[in-house]
Amino acid sequence: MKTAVLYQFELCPFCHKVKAALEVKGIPFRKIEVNPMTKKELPELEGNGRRKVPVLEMDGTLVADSTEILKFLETKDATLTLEGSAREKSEMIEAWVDDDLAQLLPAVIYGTWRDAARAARVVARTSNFGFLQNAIVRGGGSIIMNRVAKKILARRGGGNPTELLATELDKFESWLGEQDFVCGDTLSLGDVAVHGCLTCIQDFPAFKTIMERERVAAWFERVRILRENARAPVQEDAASAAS
Ligand SMILES: N[C@@H](CCC(=O)N[C@@H](CS)C(=O)NCC(=O)O)C(=O)O
Repeated sequence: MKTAVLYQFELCPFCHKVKAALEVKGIPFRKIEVNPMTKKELPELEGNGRRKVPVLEMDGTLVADSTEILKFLETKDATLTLEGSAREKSEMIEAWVDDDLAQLLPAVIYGTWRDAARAARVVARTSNFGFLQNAIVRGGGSIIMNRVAKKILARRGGGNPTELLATELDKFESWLGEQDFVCGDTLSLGDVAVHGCLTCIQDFPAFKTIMERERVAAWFERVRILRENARAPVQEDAASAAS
């Protein structure tokens, strides 16, 4: 199988959702970190008006939007394809990830200045940018990220991001119940979407709080092992490949 290319931001929950799907499907991929200020690495693509990540390039096709990418991947590899009510539940959970969970995470991880600075450091550390761009992303990134987080929160009617996240996670726990995965015994795209999204904040204190929920922590580990076992050998980043 040819190596896919994922254009991403390191701290974008939608990009992590795509990475989780690529891993459980065993599709080899390399990442290209997009500079959030210039987005010059991002290929031109019809219908991606605001030029957002993730964008996936695979077998000569460019696809934008995490949900569209997951649909596209289903045509390449049927792993995770469910039918009937299980499929409906999985799709409902994926939509919840897109509309609620992924929207809330920036407010949680960029909400305080300290977290915003930590986030900017993570992005700069994992980037393929040159020295100057790296410094700009580190310095300007935390200001922008903090502003973005406040905007998202205001759009959702305000409130305490940590408490809002707890309410969302209560929903996830009720969908999971006592099952191994959200749709029962089998891993679904719903699990993959949530797992990817949460992986995005692994380096932040909020992740520790989430993992205090025992059933969520056990589920997270179960999915992590499946991802690890199925993952195609690690591909070089574009940056290291070029150097
Ligand atoms: N619905 C899209 C959302 C993608 C999205 O909002 N990406 C953000 C990063 S997390 C982005 O690229 N923002 C840049 C911008 O809006 O200029 C998806 O599921 O992929």
